[in-house]
This record gives sequence, C-alpha cells and structure tokens, in this order.
Amino acid sequence: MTGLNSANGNAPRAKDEPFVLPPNTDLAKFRRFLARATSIVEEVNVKVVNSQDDISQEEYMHPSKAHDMYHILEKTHFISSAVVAPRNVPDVQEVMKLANEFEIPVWPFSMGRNVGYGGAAPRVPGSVGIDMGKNMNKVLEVNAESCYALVEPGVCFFDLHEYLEKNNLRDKVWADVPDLGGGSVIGNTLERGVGYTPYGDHWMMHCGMEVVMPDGSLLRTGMGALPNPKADKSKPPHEQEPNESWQLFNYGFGPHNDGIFSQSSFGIVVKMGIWLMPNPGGYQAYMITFPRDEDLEQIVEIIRPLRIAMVLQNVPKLDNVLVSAALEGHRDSYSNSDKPLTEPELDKIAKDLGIGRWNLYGAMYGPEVVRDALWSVIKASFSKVPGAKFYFTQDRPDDVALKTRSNTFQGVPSITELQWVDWLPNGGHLFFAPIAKVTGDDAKAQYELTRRLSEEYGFDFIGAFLVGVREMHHIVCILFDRKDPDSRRRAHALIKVLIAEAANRGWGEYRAHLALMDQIAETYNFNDNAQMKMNETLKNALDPKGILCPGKNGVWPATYKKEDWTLHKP
Ligand code: EUG
Repeated sequence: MTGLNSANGNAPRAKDEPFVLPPNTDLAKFRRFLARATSIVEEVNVKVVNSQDDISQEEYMHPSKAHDMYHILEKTHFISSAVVAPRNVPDVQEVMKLANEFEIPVWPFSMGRNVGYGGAAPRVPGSVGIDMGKNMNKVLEVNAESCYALVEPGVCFFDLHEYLEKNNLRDKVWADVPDLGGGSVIGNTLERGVGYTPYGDHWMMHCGMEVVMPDGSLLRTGMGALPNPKADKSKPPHEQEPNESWQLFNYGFGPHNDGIFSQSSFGIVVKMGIWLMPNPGGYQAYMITFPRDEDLEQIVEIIRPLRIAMVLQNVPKLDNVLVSAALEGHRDSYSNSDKPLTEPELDKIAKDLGIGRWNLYGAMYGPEVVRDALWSVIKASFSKVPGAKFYFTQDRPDDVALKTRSNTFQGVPSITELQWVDWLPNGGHLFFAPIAKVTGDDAKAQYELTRRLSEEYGFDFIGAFLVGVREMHHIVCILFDRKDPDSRRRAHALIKVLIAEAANRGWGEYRAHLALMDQIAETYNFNDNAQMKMNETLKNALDPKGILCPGKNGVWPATYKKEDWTLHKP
C-alpha cells in the first residue's frame, strides 16, 4: 500500500513531487513517465497533483480533477499523482500503452462530476488521472430524423442541450438530463445514471461505442464493427465514417459486449451514441402531494401498474418532505437541535411549505387530448390516497422544486438540485442507492430501515424513490458536514451498516462511492462469487498488468493482492 509520502509532513517534497506517488513508483520513475506523457499530449495537458490549489476546489461548476470533493476518508486518500488530458483518440491509445510500459495505474474520468460517488478521484491512491473531458468534448453528430446523438466524453448534459438549442433542433428532439446538468453524457451513462424523461435509463438508451482497450487497441461495438463501405480507409480508424446503423441497432452480431464497459475497468469509451427523444408536441409537469408519512405504501402500489403500462410516461420521482425542503432552505431555519428532526417538526415543515410528507413529481407528454386522457387516469388513481393534492407547474409559480423538475423532465438541464447539499453547513454528500421493487411492502421496509439507521447515526433521512419501469432506485442522500471529521466518520459508518443490512434482506445497490465498492461487490456473491470470478477472468485477460482502474467496482486484477487493497475489512 502506498503511504502518503510527505503530505503527512515527513520529508519536504520537491516541487514536481506529487502528494502521492503511484504504487511501486519512485520519484525518478514518475518523472520519466511524465516526460514521456508530455511528449504525447503536450505540456499544457499534464498536471502534477502537488499543491494545495490542486485539492482545494470544492465547487460543482469547478470540480477538482484530482480528489473527491465530498471525501469521507482523508482528503488525500483517493487522490491522483498527476492528471493527463489526451487531445484525441490516438493520444488515449498512446497514454494507455505508456502506462502499460511503466506499469502505472490510470483512472479515466470525463468531467469529474460523479459527485456523491467519488468525483474524479481514483480508487488506487497515486493513479494517474486521465482527463477525457478537457479536450475531447465534441458533439460529433445529431441526427434529428432518426433521433440520436454521437458524443465525446467531454460533452455534458448542458452542452448537448445547448447544441440542440443553437441548431434549432429542440423542436425535433430532446436529450434526457439527470438532476445535475454538468455531468458527462458518456460518464453518467457508463455509471448507469438516470434522468427523468421517458428516456431516463441512460444505459438502456445508449447505442454503439468506440473503445480504447487496456492494451491501447481500438474497437467499435455493435453495428460499428461492420465497416461503412463509403469510409475513407486512408484515415486512421477513429476518424473513419462509421456504419450508418451504429446508432440505430445496439446489438450487432455475436456476443453483445457493451455491458463489460459499464461500471468497469475493461476499456475507455471515447465515443458513444445516445438516443434522443422526439419532441412530443406537448408537455405538462405535475406534482402530487400526500399528507402522511404512512401513505408511502399505498402510493407505491398505485404507481406500479401505471408505470409498467406507461400511463406514467416518465421516470417519476417520489421525494420525502426533506428533499423539497432542503432545495429551498437550510436546516437551521427549522431547528437548532443536532438530533434528527422529529415527526412534529417534519409535519410542520411540510405545512409551512405547502407540500406533503411525500411528493410525487411527474410529467405527461403529447398533444393535449393525450395528456387529458392520461391525467384523468392518473388523478383518479392517486385520489384514492386521502388528502392527496394535485398541482400543475402553473399552480405553484414560486415552487422552486416543481419548477426545476418541470424543466428537468423536458430535458432542460440545471444545477438547482445541488442546493439541498446546503441543508447543513459545509454540506457534503454520499449516496446509498439500493434497488427496490415497486411494491408497497418493499418501499415501506426500505424506508423504515434506512430512516431508522440514518437517525441512529445522527442524520435526518433525506430520500427519494426514482421509478424505473419495474423497479425503483431508492436514493438515500447522506448529508454530512465535510469539515467535521466526526460527521464524515458517522456517514461512512452508516453507509457500511446500510449496505450490510440491505444485503441481508436481498437488496443491492446500483452504484457506489469509491470507498464502498469492495463491500458492495462482495454482496453480489451468488454461487461462490461466480460473477466476480468471471469479471476477474475478463480483467486479467484484457488487462494483464492491471493498469486500467484497478479496484473499480471491486474488481481487482491479479497484479494487486486483493486482501491488501480491499477497503472491506469485516
Ligand atoms: C440521485 C439520483 C441518482 C443517484 C444519485 C442521486 C438524485 C438525488 C438515480 O440515481 O445515483 C435526489
């Protein structure tokens, strides 16, 4: 295990010496590596992580590229030694080959905005970050007739939306966006992020990828493997005209490989197709408030058949009272107590804001006759919950949460949702994100368990259910004070208990922070860890030196002794 060399105050560091060197790498070798990297990408695209400035950025719009802004371990634990930004696909290939030659681990990221899950930070301290977003940030194509885009890693949801606006394409197509618009389309999709239009499942809606493999070779998946007969073969492969069906049919021929590049360490995605939604020709967002905490079960039972039948057309979001409250205010305006808020306090917040203990946000798409028909079914269904109230955006002109969702649900990105992080001073956040069935029983049981444990560890329960088609992503927002070591420690202890208790009940997480990947990977252990064994076999075959993202999602290459590196020490 690499220690922090002199960040903890031992020998003074040379000017070009990083806080943390890569494993098995002394300063002389690191310097040789950087000189070679510089000759590939040019000096402006190489940065050693060696100054306080490099690790002091804490703003979403100006994220750190070197460490986790919402760290729960020491700030300098998950940290890179240097960040290298390739200018193009051949640079990525050359950097990958160089890393193999030097046996230095690398960790690609797109925008560095994987907030709540580790940001741009690497799993192995001292890895070299590969900043895929800095220079490779083009929308390569939008096809408004067949409704897709082809993008590079540095295209974020704001960029894609802006591209559609600038080219007057919004009347033809919309891009799905998640809560925060600054994330990379590719990065978010590979992490299996979720947005809120009918195209909310980004992984489901991606189509075709170009990938740099750990050995530096380049491939295209799906129909992209079939050459376009019109392609100019004199160009390098990454510039050749792709097959015209690349973004139309995901599967191609033979084993469908895309899955091994998602939440994985098996390749670096340098181009990806994403389906766009045709402009539906009409739109209306709504909010339904439910007065009592106990309404959860009944609400979810009503949601299931409506969502599976696609009467609920989008990914609706069911927020507990504090998600909405935190968007519009700070905790200290409601309570001075450092104990979790009580039932009467929560009821009072709901009353003051004119919202429910649970609030369902959704949208309808299509011409008015279609929306009217859908609304009559939706309204009749949820009216079975006593006290349910129904609002359209225009009924609550001052409601920040509703207004923001109304934009998000029609593909207009923002960063307003980030405001709930300021519920506490110095708010940092960590997500616990188990999958739930769309049943009243499961929702109630997950809510009870996660709320009880959150409160035992001194945190308010702030959570939302995002309804996929046959499951819900239950997002428990663990909000801590990042300047308070005790608050960080409690957040970390809480999520470890949540993961274990959830697994005991058959619940697993869809995505995880760097610090929790090992533990969660170990819960997916059916039949003597058969799936992990296959992942390790693939990892060792594709990346025999274990260079690309060692430890990503709990998959450790053979070159790393797992027992020494795992952060899960039960
Ligand atoms: C949210 C949603 C997520 C996630 C983290 C946060 C929304 C928070 C469905 O995915 O992973 C309110």
